[in-house]
Amino acid sequence: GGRPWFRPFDANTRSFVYGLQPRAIQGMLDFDYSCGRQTPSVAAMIYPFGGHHIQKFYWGTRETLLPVYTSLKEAVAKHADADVVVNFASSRSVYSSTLECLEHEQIKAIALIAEGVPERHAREILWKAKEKGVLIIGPATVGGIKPGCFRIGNSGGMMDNIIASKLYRPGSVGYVSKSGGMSNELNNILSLVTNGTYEGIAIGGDRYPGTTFIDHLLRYEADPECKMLVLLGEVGGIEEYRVIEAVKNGQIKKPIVAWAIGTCAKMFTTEVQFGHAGSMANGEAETADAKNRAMREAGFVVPETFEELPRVLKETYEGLVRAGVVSVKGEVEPPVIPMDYKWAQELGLIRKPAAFISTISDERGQELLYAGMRISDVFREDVGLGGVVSLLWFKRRLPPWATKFIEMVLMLTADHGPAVSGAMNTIVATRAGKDLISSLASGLLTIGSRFGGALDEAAAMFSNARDTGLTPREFVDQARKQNKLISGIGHKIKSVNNPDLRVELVKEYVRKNFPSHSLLDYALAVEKVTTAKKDTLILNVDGCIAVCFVDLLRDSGAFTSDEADEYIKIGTLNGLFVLGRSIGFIGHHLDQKRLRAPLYRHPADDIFINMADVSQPRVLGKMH
Ligand code: Q5B
Repeated sequence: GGRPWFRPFDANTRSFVYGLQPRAIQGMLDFDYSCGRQTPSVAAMIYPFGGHHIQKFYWGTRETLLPVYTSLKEAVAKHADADVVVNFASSRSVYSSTLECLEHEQIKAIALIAEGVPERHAREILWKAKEKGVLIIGPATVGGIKPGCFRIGNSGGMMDNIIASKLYRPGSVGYVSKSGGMSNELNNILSLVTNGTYEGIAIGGDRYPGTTFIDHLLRYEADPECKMLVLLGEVGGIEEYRVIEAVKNGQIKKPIVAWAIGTCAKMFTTEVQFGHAGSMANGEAETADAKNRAMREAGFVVPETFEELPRVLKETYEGLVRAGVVSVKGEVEPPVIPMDYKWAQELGLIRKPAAFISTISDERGQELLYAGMRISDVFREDVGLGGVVSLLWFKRRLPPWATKFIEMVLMLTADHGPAVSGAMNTIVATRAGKDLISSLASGLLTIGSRFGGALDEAAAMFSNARDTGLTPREFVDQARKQNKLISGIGHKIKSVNNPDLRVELVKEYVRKNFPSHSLLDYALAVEKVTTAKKDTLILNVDGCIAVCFVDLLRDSGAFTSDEADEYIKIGTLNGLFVLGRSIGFIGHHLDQKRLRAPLYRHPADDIFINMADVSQPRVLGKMH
């Protein structure tokens, strides 16, 4: 409210943007900031899907939040100061959303950006808006711009263009055109040969625009701040003649510079349809030449060619300055709008050290790469799961005997019944109602030095012992002296008399396929010593896999000895058990789910509860 009829947008205008258009909104807010506005011109967004939420934007160098409502009704109720809607709805939904806008008296102007709006819908909107006294700009337009005040969506182009054309502060020239592209050109010309644009509207190229040339020119005529009018018409339609009429009957008195685009149409032997739906001459009067002639005769300032337009604009403007109609004001520098990071990077203006380095995979190109190998080649060459592990863990392709071994390990370690620590934890978590990931994680967290996670330590202990020249007996004695358990030795249930068949399978494969298995042989000699003491002190599945993997790393020829040592040091080998056993844990989770297993509570008689040492709670410190 409170704005005169001829001035729908001013420095306090607030709007709703219909549709999720973060780039356009950021452009509007950057424009606002450059104009020195105190409040953003966008009050909220309206987007019917995805629920009520908030989005973040820049306000100058800082950040600000804008609400997203699911209905205009809600937005209107929350923001009584917003009276413009910039409607980015598609041609399919622009009709219904605009009719909805027209139901709210608070809304005084609507810009329709959509292209391809059916003419029947456009005419209905036009008619209903007229009835309600609502200004419609578009459809099929970028909208318009009121320098220093308000920018509709993307009009005016990028921020460097806005600044170059001085759109951050008002000039004295009001123009109306059809196309947004030509508006940008006019903004540029006006900033060079006059004190700039006062307001510019692109009415859109369709046959039935919501408002036409005359509607806006009459507003500019009535607005005392606008001193000079510009009409950029084009071939097709008769809207220019309504302006001619207004000039002739004295409704428009301010100087008006005009040009109708499309004079080249006569150079074609057939009818020419230019880019806009309405830009085709139906009869002589609709040609650009006829319009230019008629406008010139009615007293418009019409150049001989488009190239002459800047000169006549300059002359007309300077005449107004000389006559004292326009008083030239001093320029104010607009605040610097920080350039968007991405744009600055694209222009090569900035660089920034990356926070992360990654060297194993790349999904940015057309095809996903695993260590440089295209995913399609991974399948074409049938590298298998072992091949994928070797690409992503070791960044290289290993020979088939090695990738087969990796697969064998994953298969062997996939499960060892429900009673082991990890499976138990998974099952208990599942029965407590946890989801797959939580239950799996609960199981994985038990993998450690005693259960399943002894591989790295076993690899280190056995290779150190062998490398330092200890005999198997010396190694066992040394461990005992140091009070250390040998990782990879011992099992809760497996023993010499109840051998672990998994270990037998690994030994058999390695002996048959590996180029060498010296550390396995050493570990088996150690096992001879330990099992002599106690028959459960066998080389267990963790230990056997670990020593064989050391043989693979050291003797496959695919790794340097430093690389082999590093892989052991950084915990690679436990990864094999973790990956393999995840298969089993997921299986246990699904099994319990299928069984609808209820919450588990451990029987109290299976827990020896003894609080003898706390039966007399001690009070620490003084009582008084
Ligand atoms: N003693 C595995 O313990 C176990 C000794 C040892 C020297 C040793 C134990 C151990 C090293 C860690 C290791 C991986 C906790 C195991 C796995 C995957 C699994 C699991 C599954 C699956 C077993 C009895 C006597 C004591 C000890 C001595 C024991 N270990 N001496 N070096 N390594 N090993 N973990 O049976 O004189 O009587 O006091 O920590 O490699 O996790 O299926 O269950 O696939 O899921 O409870 O296979 O060996 O034996 O601790 O009572 O010891 O032997 O000092 O001597 P137990 P303890 P003493 S594979």
